[in-house]
Amino acid sequence: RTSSRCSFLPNSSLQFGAGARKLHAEGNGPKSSPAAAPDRLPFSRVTQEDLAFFKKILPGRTITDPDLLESSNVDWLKSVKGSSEVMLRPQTTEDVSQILSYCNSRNLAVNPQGGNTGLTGGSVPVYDEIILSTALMNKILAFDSISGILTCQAGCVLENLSLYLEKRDHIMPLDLGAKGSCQIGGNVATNAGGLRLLRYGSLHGTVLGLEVVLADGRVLDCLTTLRKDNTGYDLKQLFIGSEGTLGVITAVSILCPRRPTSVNVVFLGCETFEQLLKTFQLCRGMLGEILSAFEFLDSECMRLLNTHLRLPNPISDCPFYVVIETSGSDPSHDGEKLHNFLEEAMACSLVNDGTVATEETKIKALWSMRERVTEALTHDGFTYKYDISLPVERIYQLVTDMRERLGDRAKSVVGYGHIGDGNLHLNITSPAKDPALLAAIEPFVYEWTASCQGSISAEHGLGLKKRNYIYYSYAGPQRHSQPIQDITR
Ligand code: 2HG
Ligand code: ZN
Repeated sequence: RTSSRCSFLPNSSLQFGAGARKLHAEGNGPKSSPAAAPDRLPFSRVTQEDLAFFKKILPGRTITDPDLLESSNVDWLKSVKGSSEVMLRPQTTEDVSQILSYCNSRNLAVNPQGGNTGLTGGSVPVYDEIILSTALMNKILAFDSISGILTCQAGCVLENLSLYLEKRDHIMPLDLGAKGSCQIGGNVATNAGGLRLLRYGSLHGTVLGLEVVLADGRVLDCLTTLRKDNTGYDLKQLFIGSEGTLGVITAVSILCPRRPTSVNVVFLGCETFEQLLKTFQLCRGMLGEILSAFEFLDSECMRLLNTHLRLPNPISDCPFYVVIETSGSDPSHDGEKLHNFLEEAMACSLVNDGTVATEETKIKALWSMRERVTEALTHDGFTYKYDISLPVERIYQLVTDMRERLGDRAKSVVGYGHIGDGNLHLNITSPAKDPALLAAIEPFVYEWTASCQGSISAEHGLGLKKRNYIYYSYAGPQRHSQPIQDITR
């Protein structure tokens, strides 16, 4: 294979899907404004000769059957739909390299696709881009149980990696509600955050190496497994969160923690958001190094879990709920710390009610109260999704302001997310797509976020739906009312 080891980026014109996106109406229509979509760029159309080439290099893995293509043309939320007529299923890096080299020479647009679980419309084609599916690139290449470093192909499903590692006394440093379908390559390409970021940090820290195929087919081999490497620029970082715009990630090496031998999950109820924040503060102080997650949901989320998924509230009704997880290596030490924390939280009247789980089935049941909110929302109606980073003390004010602003124009306005990471998931539903409601939400939500120097996309990426709003978070002159001072003078 042609390998330009971490040396330079391609000078070819990029042909990935994000540059050629447009919405196609489906069902009750696209969820984001058609204004979000650029026109189709002047890419070539796939010809019979192109198909013959693909069939030659990928026999049995060049899919043109419309029934098989249907699910890959539509995103998980069923909100955006493309019209691709061909999906390629490479198995090796060499396959990907050949595909991209050919598409580059023929000026054909390509849409890389992993598990297609994205929430911003970035994983599906908009026009007729060729879908490059990583689903068959699902081999684990190496695991070093001394260092905890796993190397695998990009199409490995996150949950399969977790199961593989658990048998070897390790865990993945990331965990998401979509773990059953999402793939590690897509996780890295979108810089997915998830439920363990508080403890293990973002993929910018845990990913040690990447192999990437650039738009012209050259292979960029940065698949190192070193924890320390100061021999030059850290090029792989550019691809983490690049959403397929710079290349296709084909393999990943990632640092995996030891599997904790003691895990506790606590589900608590708080009367106010201020009390929830104080609980977080207390928790950081008293649980310290064993704290592995601090998540929240509001009473509206609980209502949707009850109504749509028949999940009963494990404690008494409260305005806010918290899921706290501890992970450590000594059950009695962890249990004692947790006990002291809960006593203090109760004594200070920070929490109204709570339940603790140490046994796996109950731990899973408590986690599902947080993990299944997204699923419950899909049953509530047409969902407008916002994934915002804010200073943690401002997080819930946005939900309250939005609720007040929308009144009964919205069916539900819910807030949940990753308190420990300052990441709010604000979701608004209505019985059907509602342009007037959308106009009341946007750009208000983005302006509100910008006024707090927040980010309009914390962990879901820009995809198609948020691409036009990037400047609300861009730390350049457009967001600053005053010119930036030159501090070198
Ligand atoms: C979560 O934290 C996911 O549950 C999905 O990031 C959030 O659906 C959403 O808005
Ligand atoms: Zn999230």
